[in-house]
Amino acid sequence: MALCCALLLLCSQALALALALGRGMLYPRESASRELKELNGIWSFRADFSPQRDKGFVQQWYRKPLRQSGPVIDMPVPASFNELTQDPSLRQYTGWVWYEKEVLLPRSWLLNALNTRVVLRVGSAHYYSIVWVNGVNVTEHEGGHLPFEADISRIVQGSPGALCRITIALNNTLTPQTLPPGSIQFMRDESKYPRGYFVQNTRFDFFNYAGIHRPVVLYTTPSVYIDDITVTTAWAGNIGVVRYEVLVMGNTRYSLSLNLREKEGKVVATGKGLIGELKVVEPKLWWPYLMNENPGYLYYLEVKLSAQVGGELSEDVYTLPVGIRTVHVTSRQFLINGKPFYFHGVNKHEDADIRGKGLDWALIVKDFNLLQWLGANSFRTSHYPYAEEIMDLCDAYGIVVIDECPGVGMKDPENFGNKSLAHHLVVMEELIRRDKNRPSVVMWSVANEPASELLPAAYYFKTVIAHTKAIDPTRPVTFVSNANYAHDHGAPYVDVICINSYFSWYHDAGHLEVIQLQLNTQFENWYEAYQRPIIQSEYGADTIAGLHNDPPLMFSEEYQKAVLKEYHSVFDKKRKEYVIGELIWNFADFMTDQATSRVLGNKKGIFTRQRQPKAAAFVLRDRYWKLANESSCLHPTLTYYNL
Ligand code: BDP
Repeated sequence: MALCCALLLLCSQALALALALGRGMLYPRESASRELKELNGIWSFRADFSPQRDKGFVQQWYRKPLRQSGPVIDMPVPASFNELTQDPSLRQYTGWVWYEKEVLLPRSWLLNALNTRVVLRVGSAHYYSIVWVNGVNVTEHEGGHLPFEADISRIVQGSPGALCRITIALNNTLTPQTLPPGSIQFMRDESKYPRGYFVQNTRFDFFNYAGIHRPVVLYTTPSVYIDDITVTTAWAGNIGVVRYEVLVMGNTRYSLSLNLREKEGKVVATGKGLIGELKVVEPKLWWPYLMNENPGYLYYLEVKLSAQVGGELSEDVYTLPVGIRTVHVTSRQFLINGKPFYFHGVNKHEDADIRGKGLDWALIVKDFNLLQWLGANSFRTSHYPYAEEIMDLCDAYGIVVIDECPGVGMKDPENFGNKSLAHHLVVMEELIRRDKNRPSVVMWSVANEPASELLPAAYYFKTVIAHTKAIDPTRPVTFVSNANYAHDHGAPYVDVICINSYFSWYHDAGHLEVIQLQLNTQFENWYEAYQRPIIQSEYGADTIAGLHNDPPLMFSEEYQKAVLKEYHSVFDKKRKEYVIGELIWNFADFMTDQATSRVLGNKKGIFTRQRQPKAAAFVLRDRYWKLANESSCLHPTLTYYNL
């Protein structure tokens, strides 16, 4: 009976997820029916320094090769453009930049036009993109951090030769209505600033890197194709259930068959049709890292579509990794597969020297190795969605993710108007469309430290959170607050309270002795007001690696350790009650705007920007492994020292 109810609920949940989103955004994967061409490497690039930043449009730079309309420089993709040259004006640039890549397409992509779709997909570009192929506008997209794509079959298959010229105009300007928001300030006092001088202001604490940050690919599908797959999972007793819903485009006459394979390839369940459920006997559940000997267990859902195209059989195959797990929130606990889960993890940034926010495999692997070394079981994608490639590894390693949208720096009343709200809803849709099937994602965060004490924040967050829940009824929703508990107009709508605080840092600077009292008061106030579980979603202290002072003084390694220890002693009391997690700010030092309080960036990392540990990293490592061993079946010393 219990399983029956769980299944009924699952059906409606998968349906809600699939219906609300309409179209899919599957990660491009090669298969028997799909080919893929990566366009990473050197692109041609030009920043438009004209006063209105409009020369590229006036002169229609997209109509012919970029080198023919003026000088170009080499620009790597993926990477931020800011720190690759010695030109300070490019580092600080705001406005339109132009990227171009010429590629030759395989003849097979062009010959069988009746049954080959060619799709151009951009993993992410900051922030507003306009895309042309061979001079023809194919798509526009607002917002960084999330993928977008365009079917370019007609253009490339219709044009002579196999040359495909991709032009992307990209604008990194942030306005009160973008996410994140920002504002352009014109400085009109000509005794102080040159004519037309303007600056981009933002209210968030990371450098506004821009460029094509994630892979750009071309891929093919047959003309009748699998556009989207939605899965939700449950289990009861010894039966696991994968409920699926497939969206097919291109035709209405086709047949679908599904195989669910375990890791070694053995088929454990089969299905047919667009909607259904697969039952797995004795399922291997998806467990977080350090909660089980075999974390991040993934099954593979192979979806096969058969259709008649031009009198011939056409097949499309797509394989989706699937983790079987459940998530529930009670008034005091966060349950994964019915067991209490304590978040001991970090906040990160996509950030590194030279490449900025550009995807870098070496950095990604290093970071996951450090997370595992640290004994971290989770992170928040502060303050925007991270690359799909990173999320894939979270799924595979069992690193639990609080998936945050770019709602950061929302400090002005004009960030809560209707236009912002409408865009915020679209961003949540795009984020859920991209990450809905990921077992690692256990909660959505719709914002970080917005001015939620402002009255319009009430309607704003009520709407964003309700929309998020309507699309995805399977995951809890939160936003991260640093507002006063008594005046936070968004908090009533969240499932889990996430609080940032910097006791003995941004106030009572240097007074370590007040931390315990203030932190205790913080927790009690929030719990009394809401009776919901609480995560300390940020805490920390800026620390210059190698700077020592004992007794601890601010900015020394000793001070960072001391702050952590004061916080930890309160966490240890409160985690027996309703505190369900602690996420250090920050995993690593990162670049910010220049400011009197920032010495080449934010130094609250427990690792430097080059990923070397500060003393606090060892404090955290001891703690995280102890926490892990308290709640798991792992052999403590063995696992710890093996890493
Ligand atoms: C918090 C923000 C984070 C900052 C951090 C800090 O959420 O983005 O970097 O403070 O000031 O308020 O270090």
